[in-house]
Amino acid sequence: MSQTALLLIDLQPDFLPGGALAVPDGDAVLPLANRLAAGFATVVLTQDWHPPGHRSFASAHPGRALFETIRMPYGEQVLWPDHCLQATPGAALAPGLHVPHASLILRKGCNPEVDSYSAFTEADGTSTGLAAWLRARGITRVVLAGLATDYCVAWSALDARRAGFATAVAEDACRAIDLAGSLAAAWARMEQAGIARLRTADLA
Ligand code: VGL
Ligand code: ZN
Repeated sequence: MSQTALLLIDLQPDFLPGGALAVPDGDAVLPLANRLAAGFATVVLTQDWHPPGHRSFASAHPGRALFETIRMPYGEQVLWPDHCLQATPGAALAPGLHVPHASLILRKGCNPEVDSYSAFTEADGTSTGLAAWLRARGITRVVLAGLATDYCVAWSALDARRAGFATAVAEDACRAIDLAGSLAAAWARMEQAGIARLRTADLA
């Protein structure tokens, strides 16, 4: 699997039970992520990493409700609780994540005006450089796992596919937020895009 990289998405305390934007059962993916990572030479970790007052926060839009969708210059934006504030404990890598050989930690969502569910492309189209980083290492295929299936995992997987990587999602090593059918919609888009839906047992 030397031409395949594992992308572990947003395994951070704020997305785990008790966190600011807790994904139900999110901690269940940590042992699977650790086990999967042991089988890959190239592992990328991502961190959602927002400055205070980030435009994806409902708190930055007085009068708007949590989880409401609004129109931003770059498209639709769900308004989230404040989460993953840069250099806070909730934004750290999850203490239960053990991937010492991960060679890239990519922080995203740093632009105060623009969200970035995807590890490849910010919501306004700005590249993070991840596709080039992977290509420079001879990577042709990526496997994704982490949080949340229907937001950061799905958007990253769709962009990986768009960038030309063979792409698979290890579904049992992901958990979803599932707002108003977002999980089913995300899988429909991923399957339409030719993204494989695997289980960790198929890989590790
Ligand atoms: C995420 C919502 C807001 C995610 C990040 O990691 O899926 N979701 N920021
Ligand atoms: Zn975020």
